[in-house]
Amino acid sequence: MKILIINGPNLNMLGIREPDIYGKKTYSDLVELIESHAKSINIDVECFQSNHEGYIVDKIQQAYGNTDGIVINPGAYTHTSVAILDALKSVGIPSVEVHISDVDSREEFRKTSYVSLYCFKRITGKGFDGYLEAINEIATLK
Ligand code: CA2
Repeated sequence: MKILIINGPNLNMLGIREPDIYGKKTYSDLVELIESHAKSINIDVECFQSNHEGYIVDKIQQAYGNTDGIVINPGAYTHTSVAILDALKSVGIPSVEVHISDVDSREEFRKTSYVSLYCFKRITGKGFDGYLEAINEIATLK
């Protein structure tokens, strides 16, 4: 089974500022954690991060036919991007939405999520562990 992990804008800056919201660990720490968990349950993962909406759309389209699941934290594009929602719909790959912070208890604008209209599950406020839970959810679809 192959799972694609997509992280959107500014997630490459994790650990640099706002540790009270996003923790002290870096994006590299996140990738290491995900890869080690995936290995332990015998799943192939690819981690992808981009600050650009179109590159995220391209990556989702490229997953068509070769990927069993997508774990996506679209960052700020969560709250704005119909293009990412449509890309997920176009490939039809089972997907889980993840947010490190508890988006629903923050600013009003963070409560809107376009990708949630497609994803079969939404995990928020569990820090990096949310990604592992999302991988496990997809693994149960085998
Ligand atoms: O909680 C999440 O995972 C978010 O998707 C993170 C996004 C934010 O725009 C979403 O509303 C919720 C932000 C990504 C990281 O932004 C940083 C900001 C300051 C320092 C480091 C990272």
